[in-house]
Parts: sequence; structure tokens; C-alpha cells
Amino acid sequence: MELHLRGHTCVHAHDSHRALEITCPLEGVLRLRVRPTASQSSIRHPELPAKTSIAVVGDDSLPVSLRLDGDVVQIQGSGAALTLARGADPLGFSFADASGERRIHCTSIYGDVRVGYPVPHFRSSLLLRSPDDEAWLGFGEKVGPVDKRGLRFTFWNTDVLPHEPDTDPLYASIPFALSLRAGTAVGVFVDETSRSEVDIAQEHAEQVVWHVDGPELDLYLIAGPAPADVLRRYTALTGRMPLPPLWSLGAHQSRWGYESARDLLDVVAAYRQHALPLDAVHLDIDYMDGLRSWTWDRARFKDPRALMEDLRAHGVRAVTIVDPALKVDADYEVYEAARANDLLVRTDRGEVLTGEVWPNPCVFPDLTRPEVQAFWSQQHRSFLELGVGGIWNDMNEPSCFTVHREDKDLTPPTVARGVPDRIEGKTLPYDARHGDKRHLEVHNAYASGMAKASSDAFGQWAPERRAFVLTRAGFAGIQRHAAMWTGDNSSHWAHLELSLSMLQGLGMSGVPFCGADIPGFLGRPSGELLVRWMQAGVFYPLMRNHSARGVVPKEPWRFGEPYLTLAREALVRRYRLLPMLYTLMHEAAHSGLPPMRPLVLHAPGDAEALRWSDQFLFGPGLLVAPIVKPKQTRRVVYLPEGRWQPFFDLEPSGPIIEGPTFAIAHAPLGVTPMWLKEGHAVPLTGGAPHTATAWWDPLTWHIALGPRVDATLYEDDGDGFRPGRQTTLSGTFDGAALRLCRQVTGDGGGTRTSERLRLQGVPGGIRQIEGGQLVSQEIGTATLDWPGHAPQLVVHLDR
Ligand code: MIG
Repeated sequence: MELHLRGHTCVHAHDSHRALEITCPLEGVLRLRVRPTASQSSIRHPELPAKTSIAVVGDDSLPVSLRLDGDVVQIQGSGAALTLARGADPLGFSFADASGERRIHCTSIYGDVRVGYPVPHFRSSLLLRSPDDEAWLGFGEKVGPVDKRGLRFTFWNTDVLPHEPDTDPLYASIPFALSLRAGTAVGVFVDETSRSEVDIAQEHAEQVVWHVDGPELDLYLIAGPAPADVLRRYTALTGRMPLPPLWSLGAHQSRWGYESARDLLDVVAAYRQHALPLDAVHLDIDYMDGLRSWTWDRARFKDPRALMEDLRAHGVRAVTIVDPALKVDADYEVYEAARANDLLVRTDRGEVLTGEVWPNPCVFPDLTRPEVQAFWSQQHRSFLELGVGGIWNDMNEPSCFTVHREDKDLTPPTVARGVPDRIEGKTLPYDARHGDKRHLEVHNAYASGMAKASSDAFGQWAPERRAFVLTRAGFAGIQRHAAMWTGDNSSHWAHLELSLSMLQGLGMSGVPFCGADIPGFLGRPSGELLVRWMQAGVFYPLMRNHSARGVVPKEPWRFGEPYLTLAREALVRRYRLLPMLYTLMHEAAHSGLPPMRPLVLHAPGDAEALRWSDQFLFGPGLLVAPIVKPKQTRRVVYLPEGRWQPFFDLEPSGPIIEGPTFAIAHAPLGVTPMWLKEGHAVPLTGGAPHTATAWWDPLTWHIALGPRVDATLYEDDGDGFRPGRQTTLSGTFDGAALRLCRQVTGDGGGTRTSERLRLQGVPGGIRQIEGGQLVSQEIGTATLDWPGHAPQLVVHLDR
């Protein structure tokens, strides 16, 4: 196979049975599209067909160059290079970042095709060499620890109820992984919505094998060297989360089984009566008229607009659930319009596919097609105009309990040989038709199409507001359209623990805005589990209490004392932390780095840090190690390199500890172990019943003193699109004096007359302060007021 340069931006080759194309979409990223197998009918391999990716934004426009060097072909892109062995069959390659030192070796790419009806069955495979000391992070919403080496996953969006801590696959598929070795990272993204599987050195000790059930491998290789660089590039490629409205970072309360407007108002009243902060309530399928999406049951929800207004009067927004499956009913407008305009998924034989979800029979809008997405966007209009705050997309794997056929019903999963009638998980058959595509190819894209329709709808019908869309399923790039929750977990301690690694995994896969149902959707939690779950959930970017129909009520006041008081403390802590969370979300929107971070993100060379999945960093400097086991009041925590100020419950709580080391945290119920790394700061505000704006007042900076101090704060209206303001603190501390500068860019919003500083790690008494006043001093800490107009502050200590 001879490689040619086409124009300046593409290396291309094809022969009788293979085709490939290499392009450079971004600095540090090379894209390799390979068809390793011809279809059985062609003599020469066809050109690679044009492709529209649901995941990737932008195009492949950077120059590439080609050099032949004996038997070796060198392809150089911007900040990355690929080496191939000329004429090798099967094809292999070696990818190198700009330093030339960090590589990914692919031993082979090979394909296989089996004759089949109605479509031939393709399988395209990628085999990577993976030395023992290579860790693998990411893979989206997956179980297991943060380092996925030794596991095996399937990418096939699946509704599983109930699921266990080792169930795979679950609802979302993000075929992106980050390899970490000797402190440097490289990313691999397989942009295929077809079913795929990856074996991460489980079957073969030194191999990662990725199989895609499709004719092509569309591969992106992403340079580091730091894990954060890979994430930044991956999210430049697949797009970043837009900054969500501030209210969506407050507390959410949900339950399948709030059956009337009255129920919802009672929930809000109980929150207020118990002095629990709340920003959103969710309306589950109970509000619909006979389970018809986009309708209201007017007997139980008489006046939705009035309900929205009543909720708003208490500072609360409503989030309404929407299911894609449409009830078959000639009097139901949405169904009729979708049917009349040919917007529905069809069977292999060409009839409209019908099945059973909540409504029965029901049909499926083909949300993989742009015209169907546009139709679906339109449906949001009346909801958004009523004042609905957010849209919750459920059952969008798509989930389907039974597929109807003339002769018989198919209850998934049905495993038949080959493609016809085969159904994997509770969904549609492999051979169902989506325009000219088959379900097998587009299954994993369905939810992203639906979420795109929802986020587009905000731009169309509520352009002055930021979108809030919550989705269960999704594919790579879903972060552009929606936040994600991890589906139907249970009130088990194991699910609390699992949520920490799952959410870190989502964060490492480009999805910063995510959460798990607190305190578990199914089952019966104890008051202790509720409290421990809420303490961890304070740091979930999405903090939602939710429960299933028919299980015990799980709102925080249902558990009596002392749990109610401790639950309130957790919620108040969440609201105090909003300046920090909001700033981290703003950072995520610009760099792709998630608020909830695995330790290795900031200690990439630390192999021990990889092993502690039940602790995480919130931003760069705050380490959180929640209690995730029943009756435990102590736990081991690993502190990576650096000096760590114990900061339990956001208060200085003991002498500084020097890492890397292990510590035992003493945490009776009510206490959350945390440590603040020297040089970092936590901006806090006061508690509030609900959010208003993100111009924070009061504002307190908790600073762990270190030779350098750096901190930022982002503020704005909290919704809408007026630009905000960034405050940067930077300073030095040499043991004798702290010198801090405050730099503000952008303006607007409130002006604070003063900010408070709480300094931690103060070695002696304070002699003099320039630019601020001392409020109080205790051993090791000092509290100061810093007038809002003073750009500089100097604190002199006694020596
Ligand atoms: O099969 O709408 O994951 O959050 O409460 C259950 C009812 C359907 C599944 C969602 C869950 C929601 C429930 N839904």
C-alpha cells in the first residue's frame, strides 16, 4: 500500500482490501481513519466515505507532511508524529508526541467481515502494546477503580435495573482512554458509535485490544505530556461543557412518585420548614398525561405555569423528565406528526417499529437524524415558555422493554445468530433502520442526538437563559449538550463508593458535570448512609436526591435526628462552596478539566496516587476523602507530595502533614476529611436557602500558606450571557511576610466592600498589616479583612 500526500492536509492510501487516511485536526492530535477490510463485493477498496461525527467539532485542517525513509514512513503533523512500516500487513504504527519520547505502539489493525443478511457483519480491531506499568484512565461511565487496567468493557448504551458494582455496560459509551506511564500521558479516542469492546490487558497481559462492530476505525491519538494536556485536547476535539446556570449547581430534589403539583409544593415547603437549601425539583413521568411525552396530566397538574411561578416564588426551578418513546395514539399530536413526517425508527422490513416502554405500544423518533432532532427541539417550546427550568432526558439508550412483531413479541435481550432480530440489552434490534443506517451502527449516538435537540431548544426558545439538560445515556461529546447522572443505583454502601470512581472517570472522559443519585435510587438507606452520601455529594458537580417509585421516601428530613441536622450541614457546606464549584465549572468550560479530579491529574508520576479511587481532588488543591463504609469513623488516606493542611469540614483542623504519606483520618458521623494543599485557597460564601447570583457576598478566602499562593474566582450573573469577572490572587510567603496581589479582570456585578482572608499555617504572631485589618488570631491561623479596593496586602510576622 503506497501512501500519498493529498493537498497539504491528508495522507491517503488504499489497495485492494484496505484504505486509510491520516489528518491533523489539532495541534498534538493525529487522526487515523482505517478500513482494514473491504466489503466482500468490491474488487478495489472504495474510498473512505465522507463522515459526519456526532462527537467531534471542527475539522482536519492542519498540515501534515510525509517522508519515506527506507521501509519506514514518517508522517509529521503539528506537535505529533506517526511512524508506519511501509507495506506492512496488518498495519501497525507508532505515535509520538512532540518530545518524541512518549509513544503509543499499535502492533496491528485488522479486520474481519462475515457475509450476512441484511448487512454483512464487520469487525475492525486495534491492538496496542501496553507495558505492565501503564495505567489506563477514562472510558466514560464505567465501574471499577480509576485505573481500568485489568478490566474489560463493552460500549453499548444499556438500561440495567438493578445493577451491581461490576455491571457493564451501563447507560453511556465514551470510547476515550488516557494512558499514563512514567508520569506522561497520551490519549486514544475511537470515534465509532457502533458497538465496541475493549480489553485492557485482561486477556493478554501486555495488550489493549479494541474491537469495533463496524467496517472502520476512526482513531484519534492525542499528545500530552500531562494528563491535563490530553484532556484539554480531547475536549477541544469533542467540545466542552458550556457554563451551566448557577441554580443547577444548587441542591436538586427528585422522586419518581411526586404525583401532583401539590406534592411538589409540599416538598418545597418541607425543605424550607427544615431550613434546607434547595434550587430545583424534578418532575418524573408522573406529570405526563398517560405517559405521553410533552403533555401534562391536567387533573393532577392543573396549571403548570402557575406551578412554575409558585416554585419560583420559593427560589426553586422545575426540571421535567422527557422520554423519547411516543405512545401510539392517533389523537396524540406528537406521535401523529412524527408518523406523518417519517421521523420514526423502522424495522428491517421497513415498517414503523413498535414496542413497549412506559407507553404500550410506542414508537421511537429517530433522533440520530438532524431533521428528527429539529422536530424534537420544537417540542420543547411550550415547556420552556411555561418557565420549565431544565429538561431531563431518560430512557434514551434507547430503552425498550419489548419489541412487537406481527408474529411474536421479542423480549430483549434476544440472542440470535447474526444480525436479524438480535437485540442486546433492553433496546432495539441490531437490524432496526435509522434512515440508511442500522441500529447496530448508531445505537450509541441516539442519546446524544436527543440531548442535542434539548440543548438547541434553549437557544431557540429561551435564548436569554443557559441550558440545563440532564441525560442518562450519551456518547463522546455529550458534555456539549448535557449533564449526566449515573442512572439507577441502589442505597448500598458499595454504590456510594463506586460513585466516586465513576464520576472521576466521567470527568477524565470530558464530562465534568455529573452526579449519582443520593442516597441511591432503589432500596432502603439508613440515616447514616444518607449522611455519608450527602457529605460526598457536596462535591458532586450535580447534587441530586432521587428515589424510585414504591421505595421508602428519601428526602433528607425523612430520617429523623441526628441525620436531619447532619444533612443540613452538608447542604449548607455545598452552598458555602459554590464560589469554588462555580469557578471550577468555569474552568471546565474553558479547559475541560473537571471539578472532581483523580489524584493523578495533579501527581501524574505518583503510582500510589492511582490506587486510591475513593478519594479525589476538588480543584487542584483540595483533597477529599469521604467515609464510604458503614460504621467507620476512621479511614486511611493517601496524601501525595506536598504539604497538606487538615481542613475537615472546611476548618483548619490540625498540624500540617508532609506528603507523600498515609494518614488516618478521624471522622465521626458528621465529619468529612479534607486537606488543603499549601499555596492553594478555597473561596467560600455564606449559606443561603437558594442561589441568586454568582456575585458572592460575603466572600472568604481560606488560604493554606506556601512559598507561592495562587487562587482564582470567577463571578457573574449566574445565568444569561453577560460576561463575568475574574479575580486572581497571587502572592509569596517567606515565613516573615505574606505579600498578596489581587488582580481583577472584567467588571459588572456587585462590588464587595471587603473580603475576608483566613490564613492557615501562620508560624507566629502578626506584627503589622499593610492594606488590611486583623480580625482575630489563633495558633497557626489568622483572620483578616481586606478592603475590596486594595490591590495589595502585606502581612508581616514576628520573627
Ligand atoms: O425504568 O421515570 O433512571 O431516574 O425515576 C424507570 C422513572 C424509568 C429511570 C430513571 C429514573 C426515573 C425512572 N426511569
